[in-house]
Amino acid sequence: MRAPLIAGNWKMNGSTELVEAFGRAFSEARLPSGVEVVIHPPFPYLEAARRAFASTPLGLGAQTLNPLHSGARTGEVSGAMLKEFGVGYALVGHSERRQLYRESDDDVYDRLIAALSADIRPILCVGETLEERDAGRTEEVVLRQVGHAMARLEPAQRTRLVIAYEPVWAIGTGRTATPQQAQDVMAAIRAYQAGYDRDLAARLPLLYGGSMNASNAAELLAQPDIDGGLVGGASLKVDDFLAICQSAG
Ligand code: G2H
Repeated sequence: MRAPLIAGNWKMNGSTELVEAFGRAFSEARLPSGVEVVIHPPFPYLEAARRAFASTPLGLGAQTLNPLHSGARTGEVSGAMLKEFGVGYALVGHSERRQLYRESDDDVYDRLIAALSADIRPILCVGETLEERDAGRTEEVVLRQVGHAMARLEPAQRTRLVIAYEPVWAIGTGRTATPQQAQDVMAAIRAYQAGYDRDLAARLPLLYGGSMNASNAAELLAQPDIDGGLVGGASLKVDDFLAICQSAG
């Protein structure tokens, strides 16, 4: 019922050469049917990626966007601009944005609305820190982040949302949540959504993120409430990323 989605978040990494290597590898690759794959490269590579991925199943995503359509915001990029480059998804609220650039739940919500307004599907990233997990506050923190956005969205907007659960302590650390830890939080998110709309909750795509790699992806993706992955480090290696995509079928 929910098609698997694998999103590669290159963060501030990559090169034109890497874009081309992905284009070549994925033009020949056979992906399991129904699996959707998206790459989120840094902004300067979007046009090269659009060209290199044209004859592949790879879609394009952005790593963030500004809430405004245009204006005096030096260094920023709007949803309308991203849409011109064929961007179909945008990450909002990634923990690196929340922590390093001090994006609050309100900032995240504004970006989410900006994505929806530009007809880009937002991937809302949520997750707890190690301190919060150790204090037994995982669900409280994650559901606050989800709820802050959900409460103000129109029903039609909720159908466009994707949620990525990324425990902050698992990001780029090589420490992955166990499949059961990830499943428990995913189930809590889905149950929370069911409070708004049961059908929608059943259709809501939930991704796991945090040191997902070619070795642990299959077990994570086999969990009943995990519909895909948001992959950082392992999305920079063509073979590893391809193996993750293949294990999503
Ligand atoms: C989490 C993830 C992708 P990594 O940030 O967003 O990164 O897989 O390197 O932990």
